[in-house]
Amino acid sequence: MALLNILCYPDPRLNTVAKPVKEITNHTLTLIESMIETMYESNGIGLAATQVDVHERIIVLDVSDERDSPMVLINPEIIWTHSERVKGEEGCLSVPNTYDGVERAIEIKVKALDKSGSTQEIHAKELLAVCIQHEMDHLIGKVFVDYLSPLKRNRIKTKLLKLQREENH
Ligand code: K1U
Ligand code: ZN
Repeated sequence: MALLNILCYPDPRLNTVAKPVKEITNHTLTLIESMIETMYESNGIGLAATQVDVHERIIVLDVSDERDSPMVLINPEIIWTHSERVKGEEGCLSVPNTYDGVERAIEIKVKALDKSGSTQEIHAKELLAVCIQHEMDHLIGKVFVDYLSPLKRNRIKTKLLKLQREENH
């Protein structure tokens, strides 16, 4: 297992649309283990393969208080969405030290493959529902700041580019 490098906004690779996983190989399983390790090490509650520059439809999540219940969703598809939406504060490991409100469906049902290739159906509410929607957005090249106003987004972009320039000097 290895810690993976997380792409930082506004890296254009974060806008890549991921491809479905055709076959779960040993390479896929190693990537998943490294993604879980990277998510825990970064104190995140989720991570999409896009964020580690792998453009395949894989996400990992753990919203448990104990941080001992990792979930793996391969080729996730939302099959039902509650009509009610709620605005909640979101963060992102690819957008460091930035939090803002995003409106999401309060409840969703998702179909996905697990690590062994079996189909699982998840009825997600509250933080899990928000986190799955956030991670699935990554798989279509969308970052939560894309929901904010152009003014806020540009301020975030400028702040992070300045930070990245400083870190590279
Ligand atoms: O995608 C990511 O970078 C992971 C992201 C997931 C997420 C957090 C909050 C709302 C929706 C999705 C994070 O884990 S950010 C860091 C974090 O642990 C966190 C931030 C705010 C609320 C709860 C957790
Ligand atoms: Zn994110």
